Amino acid sequence: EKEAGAVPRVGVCVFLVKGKAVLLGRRRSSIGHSTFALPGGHLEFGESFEECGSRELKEETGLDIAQVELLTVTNNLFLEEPKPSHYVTVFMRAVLKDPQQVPQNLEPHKCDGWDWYDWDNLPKPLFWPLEKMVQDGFDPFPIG
Ligand code: 8DG
Ligand code: MG
Ligand code: MG
Repeated sequence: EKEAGAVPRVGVCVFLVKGKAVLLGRRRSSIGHSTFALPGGHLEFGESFEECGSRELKEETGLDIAQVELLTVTNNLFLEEPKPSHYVTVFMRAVLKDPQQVPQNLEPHKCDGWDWYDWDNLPKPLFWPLEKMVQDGFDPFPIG
């Protein structure tokens, strides 16, 4: 069912990689509530994907990231939600600028907290756009 006036939006999220681990947090937002997701948010007018990824990481975790690069894009329909939405989600990869820096939970109304999870031992349940990528065999790590 189409919502009158609804439009697709652009989400940008980041596989922040550290060794074989990625940074995830359990969502408190209505879409994907209680599921583990990547840090990220909405692309703002005039932003590059890299700028958006860096800004969202800073806002949500306090972390400064480097080597921000585009990995892939997926099309995600959330039609079962109270407010049906459609996201074109851009997935970036990055590393910590300072490997010693520790994530902070700067938006506790949106996330239960950030932690590093081994790619081979991911928490459950994952936010379904991420779960779908994992099931499809997607690998966010650089080769070699
Ligand atoms: P903002 O006000 O900070 O811009 O937004 P936000 O509250 O941080 O937005 P978000 O929900 O965290 O991210 C925007 C959308 O991106 C989200 O509603 C759906 C889409 N999205 C995915 N997968 C993921 C993911 O793994 N993490 C995040 N954060 N968003 C994702 O499709
Ligand atoms: Mg955000
Ligand atoms: Mg967010």
